[in-house]
Amino acid sequence: MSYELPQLEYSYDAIEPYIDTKTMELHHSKHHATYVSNLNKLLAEVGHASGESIEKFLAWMSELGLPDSHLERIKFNAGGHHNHSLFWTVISPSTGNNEPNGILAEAICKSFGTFEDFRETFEKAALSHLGSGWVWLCVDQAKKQNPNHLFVCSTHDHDAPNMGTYSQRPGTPILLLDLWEHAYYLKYNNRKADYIKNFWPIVNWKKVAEYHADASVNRHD
Ligand code: MN3
Repeated sequence: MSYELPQLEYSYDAIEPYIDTKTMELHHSKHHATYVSNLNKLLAEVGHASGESIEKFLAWMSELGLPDSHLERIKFNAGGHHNHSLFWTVISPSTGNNEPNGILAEAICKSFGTFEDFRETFEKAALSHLGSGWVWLCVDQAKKQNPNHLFVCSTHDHDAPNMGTYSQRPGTPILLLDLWEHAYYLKYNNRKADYIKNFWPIVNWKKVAEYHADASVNRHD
């Protein structure tokens, strides 16, 4: 069984003007699609065909005994597929006033101070990240006794906080932003700060709250 490019729940032009139509189209139908086909090809070459979810694959990748000849490329393309699949679900067409509420809002305030403080922390991590990568909001897996603890981090290339022993700081991601130039360059050119600021109107907080609830329920694993 091979991995598939997920369909988006909105059209390529639905995220305008924050992310332009052309960028959405190229990003999903070309960039993401290439990670999926590369991953399937590499896994076929090493004879791995168990067909688990991409989350499970990432979590157990380091235990699979993948050959050195393929490991880095599999890690890169598996991360690329996983991160983009998650990213498409945490954005949605803008609905105006856009902030988290309920348990998630409480958890954000407990971990960062205020929602504004969280936004500042996230933007700072995104802006100070050098080169290609991702910025994340995660539930801290090192502090399972405190399910309200959230942290912000950035990763290089397509590394993810839920890559098992490959993670520098393990966490369950609930929100992420693509920091690769392919994610914003057509519209924003070198204005990365504007791209990051324009993330807030399109965050799908309802979905983020679901991910947060799932990560918290699993805290007694
Ligand atoms: Mn991308």
